[in-house]
Amino acid sequence: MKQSLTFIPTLRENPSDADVKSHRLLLRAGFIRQNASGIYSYLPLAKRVLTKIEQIVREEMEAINSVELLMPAMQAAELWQESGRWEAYGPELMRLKDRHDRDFALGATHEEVITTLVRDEIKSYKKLPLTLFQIQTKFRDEKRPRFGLLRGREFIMKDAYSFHASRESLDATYDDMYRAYSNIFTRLGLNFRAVIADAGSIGGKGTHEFMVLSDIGEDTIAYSDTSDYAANIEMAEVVVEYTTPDTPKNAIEKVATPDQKTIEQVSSFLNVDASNVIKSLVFNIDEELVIVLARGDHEINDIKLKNALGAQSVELAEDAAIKELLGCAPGSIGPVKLPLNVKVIADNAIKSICNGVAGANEDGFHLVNVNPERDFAIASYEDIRFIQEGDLSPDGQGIIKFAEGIEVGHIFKLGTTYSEKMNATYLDEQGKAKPFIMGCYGIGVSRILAAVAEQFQDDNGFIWPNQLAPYDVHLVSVNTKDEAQVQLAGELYGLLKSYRYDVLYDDRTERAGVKFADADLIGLPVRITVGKKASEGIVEVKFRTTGESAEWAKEEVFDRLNEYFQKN
Ligand code: 9G3
Repeated sequence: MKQSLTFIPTLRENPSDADVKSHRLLLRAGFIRQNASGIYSYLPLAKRVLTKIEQIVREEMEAINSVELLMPAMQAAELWQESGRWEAYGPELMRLKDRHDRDFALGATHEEVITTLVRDEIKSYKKLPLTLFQIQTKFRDEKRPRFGLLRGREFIMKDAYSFHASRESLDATYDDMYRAYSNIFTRLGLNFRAVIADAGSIGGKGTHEFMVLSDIGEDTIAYSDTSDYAANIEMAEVVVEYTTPDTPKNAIEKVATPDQKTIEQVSSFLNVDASNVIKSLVFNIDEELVIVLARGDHEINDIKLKNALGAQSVELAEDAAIKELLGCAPGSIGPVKLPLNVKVIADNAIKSICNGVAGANEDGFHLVNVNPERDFAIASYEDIRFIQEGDLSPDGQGIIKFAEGIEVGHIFKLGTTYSEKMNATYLDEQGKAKPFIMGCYGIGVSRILAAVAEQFQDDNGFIWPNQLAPYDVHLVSVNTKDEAQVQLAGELYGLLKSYRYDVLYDDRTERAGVKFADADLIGLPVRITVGKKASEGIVEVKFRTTGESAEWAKEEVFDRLNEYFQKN
């Protein structure tokens, strides 16, 4: 493609409103433009990269017999009412009305649509398993869109859905997807980890997220420094064994701790290590106020709390509710002498407390020499704290380290959550109606574009991996007034295209410096410059990945180019 004819609006300066390097560069190199907050146009170069990403996804989906279809983005509200999600989702679900004033949602995901489609068409177990996927625009009205394509309100997702007559069949497809995802992210050249994850709002058991390691990632991954254990920190379990010290238990005392509210204040005021302070929080768990305890040096993980108790909703109680229940402010809560039938749930680490400190349920006072079991009852010990760096890895190998990650994929064993709600059944061998057992599997395609942009760049611009680059070769003619240069560049352009290389030919009448700066920004794998030595049939070649350059005679361009693309 001749650059004088295409549309690549590069910028001389870094745009001010981009706060991560991939967003900055995608704007500067003329790949994307914002249309509204969280809504973007993919300009020609970005569109070409998207197409290559999608092609890799398609190949790996088809390799595991997942068949592509395309579902509507406009979804009748009735579908979401059937699944109960029309009410469950708030402003994040984009809603609209048609000309007849009927309610619709813009598709945030497609469980409802696909389940209805399969319910109406698949009647017999003989047709199972069936795995369908699409690559389509999704709409989610994020409260805080940010980081360009990384968190948008309109984005491209590959979403797949599988239907099974047995759990084993779902497990087999889930494993196929797990491997297919690993192949996809490996082929994309991304530095990723598959991590154990929480199923979140979608429900179901067993899910993995695929995270690209990046310091701007919004998710924290807990991984072992010696094994392949990795989990979203929301899920990472703590396997540290806690025992109660056998030191003598002193008598409990109430001490004045004026204005000492936080764990740090109390532990320094009473000269007690935070690990011997009992942190007490009041949670509203399925409409019941529960006291939840953790050691002062740990944090409560509300996702683990919710999963451990099998609760529907878990949230911190309001100060007013705490005041009404205990007669004190949040900084003075403690587990001793609670009103009758207020339940106490404790993290396992509370077992290690001996003669500890706790709030007195009276502002301005704390209790010392508090001992679990002796001074207060515990309904149950649970693993409900966030894992910390240095903790033992749950698989018993190595210790835990943290890394930030960008979630680019998420696979779920849904079970019959949707098929039961939507009465989607098939007839089994005995002719009995059974709900489909389902799985669903997502990949953030436009988010991958940003994750690749984040991982493959240097100070001068992008360094696209060969398999994703918008074009293979950047052909640059330095001086469009020099007959020999124009002649040779034109000849090479025709030759390279005949060799079926994707060529971006910078035939613009711009100064050489502008052309080279743009070439560095755009970051194609090989740049062939036709300059001073054109009259000798010599061109300069520069490789974007290594920065190496060489001089080739025009006769050897084809072989040397083949050699490069075969080797890399
Ligand atoms: C909504 C809105 C946001 C959502 C959802 C629904 C996330 C929603 C979870 C999933 C689960 C899987 C198929 C592909 C892989 C992910 N955010 N989820 O269901 F209405 Cl506004 O999307 N779906």
